[in-house]
Amino acid sequence: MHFLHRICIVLSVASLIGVPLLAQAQDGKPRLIRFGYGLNENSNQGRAVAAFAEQVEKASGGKMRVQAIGAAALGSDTQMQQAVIDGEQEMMVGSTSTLVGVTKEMALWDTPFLLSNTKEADYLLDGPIGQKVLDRLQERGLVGLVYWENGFRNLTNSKHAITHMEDLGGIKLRVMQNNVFISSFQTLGANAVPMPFTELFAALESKTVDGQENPYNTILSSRFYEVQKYLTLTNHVYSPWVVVVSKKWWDKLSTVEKKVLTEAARASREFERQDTREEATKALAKLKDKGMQISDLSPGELARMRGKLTRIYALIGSNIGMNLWIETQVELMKIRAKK
Ligand code: KDG
Repeated sequence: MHFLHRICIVLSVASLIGVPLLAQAQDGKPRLIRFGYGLNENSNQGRAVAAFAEQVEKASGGKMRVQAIGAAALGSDTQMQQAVIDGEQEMMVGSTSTLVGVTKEMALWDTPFLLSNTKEADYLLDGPIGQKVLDRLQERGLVGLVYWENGFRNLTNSKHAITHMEDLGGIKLRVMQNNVFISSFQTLGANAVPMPFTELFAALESKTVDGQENPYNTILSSRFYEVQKYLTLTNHVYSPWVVVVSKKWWDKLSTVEKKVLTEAARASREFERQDTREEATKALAKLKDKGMQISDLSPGELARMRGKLTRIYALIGSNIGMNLWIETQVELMKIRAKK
């Protein structure tokens, strides 16, 4: 039975026995939920927030209303994260990478070449390892509902084609404000420049930085092809997003309100992953049509990069705790053993 059907049954039974399961905000108006995000409205992130908003409105019978606020109108990921922790904003979706300052275990998802495909990603993120990392958010004032897919990250730049690791030498490469990303790209020879996503397009346009790395969908929806000539297919990190709620606000909700949000988050995760994967294929073709010069890295070059980055794994293991690191490797061996 579809979860929306289940929710409707619960609510109709409750209303019959007069249980106020969906507390409304004062004066009978719907409970308003400000849900901030960083990418454009017409992006895989924006479409997923809209889907979530629709699910919440439907499941709550209009008693809960999500105000989707995109294009970083409420601030960068790190600014929104602090506002959500402080209870000034109810929800957001953003990068796990910039959450490392809140919960160090989030650095697990920054590990270069940790995941080889989306099957592994879904298995790990939606299983006990992913939940263990989400649970650590609670002690810092955030409730992590689900992971969405940002996607496999690829390199772009405005200087020259990158087909060998040495081609990264001297490239001023914007990276997320995160030590693993900074260390990884410095190890590969680039000049890593940490910067909020909100400043990235202007920095690329003014040549303050030469390049950046993001999934195809973001490169397209943020129009980076207008200021980046070269795209190198590295798939060097699988990036999740995480949908978080302010714990200060969450703790005031009724059980049914929490169920509405949790079920809607899970439903939107399925929508988001399907949309992101379908659109990623189209985005790569569109980037080529927009004139980007696309380079594949040979398996040998990728192996050289992976080999160079093994030293980062020790940094990550010490940051997140060796138990979590080892548990993750065991889980990956399990899924890779399944045919
Ligand atoms: O607000 C944008 C973020 O949600 C995410 O897309 C960040 O991948 C990201 C980057 O490169 O900053």
